Amino acid sequence: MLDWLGLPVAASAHAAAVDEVMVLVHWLMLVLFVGWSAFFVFVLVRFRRGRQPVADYHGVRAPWAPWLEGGVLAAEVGLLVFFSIPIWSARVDRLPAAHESTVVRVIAEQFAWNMHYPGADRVFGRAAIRFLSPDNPLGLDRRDPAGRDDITTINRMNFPVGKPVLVYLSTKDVIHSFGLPQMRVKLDATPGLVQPVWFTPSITGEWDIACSQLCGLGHFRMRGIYASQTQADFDAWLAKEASFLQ
Ligand SMILES: [Cu+2]
Repeated sequence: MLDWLGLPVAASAHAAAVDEVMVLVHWLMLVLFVGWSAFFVFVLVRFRRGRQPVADYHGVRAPWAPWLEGGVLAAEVGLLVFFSIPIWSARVDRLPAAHESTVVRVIAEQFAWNMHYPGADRVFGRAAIRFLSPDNPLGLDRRDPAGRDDITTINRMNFPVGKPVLVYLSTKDVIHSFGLPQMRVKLDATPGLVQPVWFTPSITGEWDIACSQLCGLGHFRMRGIYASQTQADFDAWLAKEASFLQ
């Protein structure tokens, strides 16, 4: 329906609601732009030097002016209260249950995305800074029984379509931003914080993960791939990744 906007394909359950707010905000901006432009021209003519040689410090005194200002205010409050806040409360305040979701830890670094899956036992293994090394970028303690089956990938995130994906986002160094445009998901990865973000993919496909925050000289190449797959394809992928652990 919104193809004329040129937005990336909407691939998650909440994408339509986000797009709706985006469209409404742009309509409001269009009305304000046309209104302000007309007002600007009106003022240029009305207060031209030939007609008004002395400055007027009172400005517009027309009886309709406060109504117009009130109307703009009402439109903005309406967008906030009836559209933005409901989306926020549905999508940010409440997280889906972990046992019904695909849970992934996403750890950003200059300039890559590390993904961490809990493996078959669905429990994340222990990680600590002292285990960090070039071939262990997440500092996983492989002696921890819960961590033995954990799967890590670099710049590659897969998940099954139709059920929630719960991402816990963090960063090893500077601020990055985790952007999945087709899922209408974007969240800053902030040093010192682990932040959840979730979405429910509604179609299958493969797209780019974009770092949406200028994070250093290699920012431009901080790209990953993410894929929304059928459950069977996802299980096969996970099994293949797990086979590399042996
Ligand atoms: Cu980055």
